[in-house]
Amino acid sequence: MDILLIPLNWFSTNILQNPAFFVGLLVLIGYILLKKPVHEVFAGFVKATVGYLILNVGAGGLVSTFRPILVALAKKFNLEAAVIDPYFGLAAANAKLEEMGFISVATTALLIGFGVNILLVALRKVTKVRTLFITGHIMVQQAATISVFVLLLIPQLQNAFGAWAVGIICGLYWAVSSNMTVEPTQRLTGGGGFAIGHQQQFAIWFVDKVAPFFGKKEENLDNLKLPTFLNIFHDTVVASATLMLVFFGAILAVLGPELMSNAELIGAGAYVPTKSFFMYVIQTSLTFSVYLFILMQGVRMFVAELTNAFQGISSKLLPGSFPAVDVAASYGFGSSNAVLSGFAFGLIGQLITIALLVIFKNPILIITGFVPVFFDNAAIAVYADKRGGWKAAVVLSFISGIIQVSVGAVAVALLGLTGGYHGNIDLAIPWVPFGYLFKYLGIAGYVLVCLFFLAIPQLQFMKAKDKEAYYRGEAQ
Ligand code: ASC
Repeated sequence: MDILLIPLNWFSTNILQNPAFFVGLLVLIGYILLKKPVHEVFAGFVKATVGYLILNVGAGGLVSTFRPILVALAKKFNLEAAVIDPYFGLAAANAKLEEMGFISVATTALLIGFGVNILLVALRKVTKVRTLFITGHIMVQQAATISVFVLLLIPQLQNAFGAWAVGIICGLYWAVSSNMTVEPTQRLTGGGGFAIGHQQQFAIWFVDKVAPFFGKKEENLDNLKLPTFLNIFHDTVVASATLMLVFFGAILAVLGPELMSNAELIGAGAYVPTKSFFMYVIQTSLTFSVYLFILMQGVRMFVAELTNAFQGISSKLLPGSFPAVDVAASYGFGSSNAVLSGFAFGLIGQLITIALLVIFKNPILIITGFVPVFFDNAAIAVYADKRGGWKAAVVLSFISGIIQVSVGAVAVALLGLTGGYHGNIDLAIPWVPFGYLFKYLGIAGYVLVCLFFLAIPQLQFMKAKDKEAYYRGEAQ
C-alpha cells in the first residue's frame, strides 16, 4: 500500500496542491499528445507555469493589500467576527477538523475527489459529465470546508469511511458544477473551449438562465451611454484605481495613521509615520490596480496555453473533456467594466447586509473578505451582462453580496467555526442547504445530495436538443 501511497502523496503535495505546476504538467502532456516539437512543448510548459505563478502574485498581492485593512477594522471597532474569505475559511475549517481529530481527512479526500472526477469524465457516455476540475488551490480549500460539513453534521461518518464520503461528494461537486458552466462559458467566450472550476459554478449557471429576463444583452455595460468623461472608466486600471481610492481611501482615513502604523498588526504594508499618511492612502489604494493588472496578465498567459494543450488531452486521454479553470479566466471576455461593476455592487450588497446584522444585533458579525466579494461578483456581472445587459449585472451581483453575508452568517453558526468561513457564493448556496440536509437526515441526506449531483448532468443532457452538440460543448 505504501508503495502506492508515497508517490500519490508526493504528487498531491507538490503538484496537485501547487496548481502552477499542475497546469504546466497538463500543458506538457497535452502538447506531447498533440505531437508538438520538443521546443514548443517546453515553451508551452514555461508559459503556462509562469502565467500561473504570475496569477498567484496578483491574487496574493490583492489579498495581502486588503487583509490588513480588515484586521485593522476589526481591531478599531472591537469586533469578534468571522471573515468570509476562503483563506480564512480554510484556517477555520482546519482548526475545526483538528479539534475533531480528523485533520488528515481533507488531503485524502482531495485525491479521492480528483479520482472521482476523472472517473466521471471517463464514463461520460453514462454520466454526461464533460469537465475536469483542475484548480488545485480551490480544491484544497473546498476539501477542508466540505470535510467539516460532512463529518461534523453526520456523526455516523466520523470513522475510516469519512475520507471516502468527503472525497466522493467533493468529486461529484467538482465534476457536476463545472459541467454546468460549459454552455454559459462557451457562450461568453465564443467557444473558448474551457469551463469554470472555481467557487461560483451554480451561480454562473443560474445567472446565465435568469439574466435575459432583466433586459437585452445589447444594453451591456460597454454600450451604456454615459457622459463622455466617464469613458476613462472603460480602462480597467483607471476604473479600479478610482473605485479603490473612494472605498479604501474612506476606510483608511477612518482607521487613521496610528492604527495603520502598528506594524505588528498590519505587517509589511504598515504606514511609516515619517511619511505622509495622505500619500500612503493613495499608494495603498492604487496598489490594488497593480495586482489586478498582474493577475489578468497571468491568466491570459496560462489560459491560452491550457486551452490549446487540453485539445491533446481531450482528444487522446479523456475524449470530449473540457478543462475547468479559475474563474478569472472569464473576465477578459466580458464588457471591460463588468468586473468592477460586479465587485462594486456586490460590495454594496454585502455592506448593507453587514449593517443589518449590526442593527439587529446578530450574534455573529460578518466581515467582508476580498476573494468572494471580488471574484464571485465580478464573474456574476460578467456572465449576467453578456446575457441580459447592465441591469442584470447590477441586480444579480448586488443580490449575490446579500446572500454571501447572510448565508455566510448561517454557515458560521451551523458549523461552529471561529474566525472565518469560506464565503464564496457556491459555499453559501447550495452548500448550506446541503448542510441542513446532512444535519437533519444524516446519511440519507448525504445520499440525497449525491443523487442530486448525479441527476444534474442527466437533466442537462435530456434538455439538449442536439445530443452530439452537447458532447462538443456547444451552447444551444
Ligand atoms: C479564490 C481563491 C483565490 C482566488 C483566485 C482568483 O477563490 O481562493 O486565490 O479566488 O483563484 O483568481
